[in-house]
Amino acid sequence: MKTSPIYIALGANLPSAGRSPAETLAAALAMLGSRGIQRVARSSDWHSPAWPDPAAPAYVNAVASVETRLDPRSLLNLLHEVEAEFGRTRHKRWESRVLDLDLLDYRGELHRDEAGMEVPHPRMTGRAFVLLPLAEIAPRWREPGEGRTIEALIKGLKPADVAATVKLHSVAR
Ligand code: PH2
Ligand code: MG
Ligand code: MG
Repeated sequence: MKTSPIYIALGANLPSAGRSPAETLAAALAMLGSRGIQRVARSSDWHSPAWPDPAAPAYVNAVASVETRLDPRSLLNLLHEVEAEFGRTRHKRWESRVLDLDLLDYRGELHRDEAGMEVPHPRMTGRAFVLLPLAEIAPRWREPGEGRTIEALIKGLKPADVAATVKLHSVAR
């Protein structure tokens, strides 16, 4: 039986070691590759105002589908390790960051653990900066569990958020 993909969201709104946010996302995917996480597809880079504080630097976001034998917790730990390699620090919620790697969806499964992992990512379904790049590489994606389509979720977004989330340039897959 064909297994469903694993989807990761990437985001950055601060430079890291002289790299622009877009360069950081590309370098993070390369580092994940070197750690055995194979990239299957990736979206374009998308630009959007920082949420919830539009006065913070704008974000570059992308979504990738990946293949790995790691379980969700081990994969999430690896994502956090790679964030740390790029200099990510954590002080307060929603703060500007050099790199954010979120585990959006692990094969359509529901996972929770005591250390705070929630998969699918609980806030992904209301975010234009996640849904628009995801729709590029997974136009038939459905929300695990409840099963709303990505099309329905995008229709439910605020039109102003959709309009403010723009494709930067296409990236070779
Ligand atoms: N990530 C956040 C908070 N706000 N805003 C945008 N535009 N893009 C993000 O990836 C983002 C955000 C927390 O992870
Ligand atoms: Mg995030
Ligand atoms: Mg995160």
